[in-house]
Amino acid sequence: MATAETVLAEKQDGFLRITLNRPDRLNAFNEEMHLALRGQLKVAAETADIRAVLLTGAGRAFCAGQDLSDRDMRDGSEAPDLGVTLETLYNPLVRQIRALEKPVICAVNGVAAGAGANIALACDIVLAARSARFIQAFSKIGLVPDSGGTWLLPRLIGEARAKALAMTGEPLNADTAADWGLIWKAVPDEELQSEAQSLASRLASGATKGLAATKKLIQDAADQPLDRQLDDERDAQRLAGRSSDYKEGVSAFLEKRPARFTGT
Ligand code: LHQ
Repeated sequence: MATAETVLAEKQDGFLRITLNRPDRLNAFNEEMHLALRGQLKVAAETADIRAVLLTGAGRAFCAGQDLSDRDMRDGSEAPDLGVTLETLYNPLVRQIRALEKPVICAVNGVAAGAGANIALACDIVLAARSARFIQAFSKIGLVPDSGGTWLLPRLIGEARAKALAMTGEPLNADTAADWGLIWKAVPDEELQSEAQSLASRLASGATKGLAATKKLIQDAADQPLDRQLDDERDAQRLAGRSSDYKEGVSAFLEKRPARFTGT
């Protein structure tokens, strides 16, 4: 089955671990991998006892972006309409990650290039192995950063760094990415998977509704003034205050015991 080949998915300890699995192509995206990944994100969205997602790559890379062997025009064939590719494959994927009402952790296990870098950055919390590199490879093949890159980069690291990374295509190492605030943290290679797993497991046992509302509020903040944000926080807090997890969180605090959140 397509899913079993290009994307591996395994339910673990309350979260879904999704592994991009085309290691001989550095997990570059073809259509099949796109659809398989989106299928697994849909499973995560629709399964109540999956309360977080961990996305990573098989082999030595996280993802090298679009599979360029699918785009070979050396035989004189007509240029593909990349707008259609974005509209039908990359944009829905980024929207799906951002809209998923559960935390999405990305464990960048090696190079993340082109759309592969920006899909990683679209996730909620990004950990990277120290040896990983982030490459806005688009300029090297005459393209513009996509998959949300031109929106995410300036917001995360500012216009000066965003433009330089995008225009030069220079690799950024994981430590610098963390220092600049592009990602959450860089960890020793051998600790990446265990650290990402324990974070995913911790978030999966958290107050899922509150985490989902936090994700949405922070994302929405990029597009609106403080006044509107204050109103949205009021509305979200009203809902969070009616959740079972709020009641449990306060009870656990008062009883000096760990909270047992159910995600409801
Ligand atoms: C690959 C790829 C790859 C195929 C490594 N494709 N085989 C969106 C909409 C529509 C179309 C266009 O694009 C987009 C968005 C994009 O993502 S555009 C950007 C596409 N990605 C790139 O330009 C990155 C291309 N790859 C590289 O620059 C290097 O491979 C990096 C820096 C990622 C890794 O370098 P190395 O560690 O030196 O590995 P390598 O280059 O030797 O790659 C290993 C193999 O993987 C090799 O195959 P081979 O058969 O020789 O072992 C590569 O051809 C293959 N590979 N990326 N994107």
